[in-house]
Amino acid sequence: MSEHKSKQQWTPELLDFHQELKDKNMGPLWASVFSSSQPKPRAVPYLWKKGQILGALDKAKALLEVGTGSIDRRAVYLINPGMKHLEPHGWGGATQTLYAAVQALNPGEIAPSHRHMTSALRFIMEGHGASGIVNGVKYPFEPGDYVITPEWCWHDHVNEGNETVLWMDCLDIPFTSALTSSFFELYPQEQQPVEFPVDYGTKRYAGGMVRPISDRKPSPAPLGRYTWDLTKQALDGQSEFAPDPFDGFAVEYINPSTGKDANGRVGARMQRLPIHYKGKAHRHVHSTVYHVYKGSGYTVMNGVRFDWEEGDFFALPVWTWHEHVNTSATEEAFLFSTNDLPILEPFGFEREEAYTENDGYQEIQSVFEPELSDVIAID
Ligand code: GTQ
Repeated sequence: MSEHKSKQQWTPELLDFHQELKDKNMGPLWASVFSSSQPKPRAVPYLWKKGQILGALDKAKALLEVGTGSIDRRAVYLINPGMKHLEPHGWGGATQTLYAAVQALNPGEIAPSHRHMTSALRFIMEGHGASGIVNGVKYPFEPGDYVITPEWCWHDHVNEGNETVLWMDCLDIPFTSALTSSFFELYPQEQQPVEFPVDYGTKRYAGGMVRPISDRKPSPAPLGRYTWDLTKQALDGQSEFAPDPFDGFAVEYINPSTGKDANGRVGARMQRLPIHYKGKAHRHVHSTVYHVYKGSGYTVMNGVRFDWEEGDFFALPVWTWHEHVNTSATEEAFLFSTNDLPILEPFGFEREEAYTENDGYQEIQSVFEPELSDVIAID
């Protein structure tokens, strides 16, 4: 794609001048690429297999305990190969704005309480018996649940069960890191007190589309946990209608007191791809991190086929053609995903375009080979 460039020739004299400006902490706008005609993502389409991540977490489990005096969180985060240059301190996310990780909490462990200006959400992958306490409310973690920790809320996690509990964390860390505007604080005790009835928000919103009258006044997170059964019910409710051509049956998690995204900086969705679903391609400015909650299929991103199955993660960068396909003849697929729409839309950045060639389907040019040699084994 073309870039807007000046037609001026750079003589040795001008090049000297540009260097002179740089030496004096100034720059020649006329010699810069003023703007590219369309977004140029630094992140690349990429996929992490469940086994790669769990292998790394197993090693972390063998080496590290969670709790005061050791580590605060046992989480392995996903680095997009295109963002690697920002590591270790610049936060190379799964996309240019989104940090995504898988966290493991063993029976009896407490992940100590802290708060930060980055905004977090969790999607519970597997295991029972853990819960999270967010600003005095304890939310049980059950598979398929979506739980939020908005910025500057105290939060700690505990596993009172007898199996390891795994969940996906997603935060706006690369974004807040680029803004260099972050604060972090440890709670004085390991755990904060539980000050409300367990599962408070979930109980207050048990009715689904009605809200307690006091919530006419908006608050950041009136509903802390969105249970899988209610999400599934909403998706099932769409069954008798035609699926969306790009996303199947899809819902997004919202704050019931505002109607906006449940987490003000990181959007989240759950989509159901029915059996035989073959989505059409489109692209948009927002980037997405997908987690395959259930099922198997593939997503074509910019002509490359990424095969996925339960537990895998994949990253969709800015302005990347993509289409989703469920390849199972017997099972529906459920994709949980997070996105950066909440930080793009308010500033007018979002755009969307449908792929019009070839009846809306990309030509598959190659198949992505996951780096299975990367699976970390415990020595
Ligand atoms: O569980 O509080 O993956 O603060 C990254 C930062 C998890 C957490 C992460 C966090 C947490």
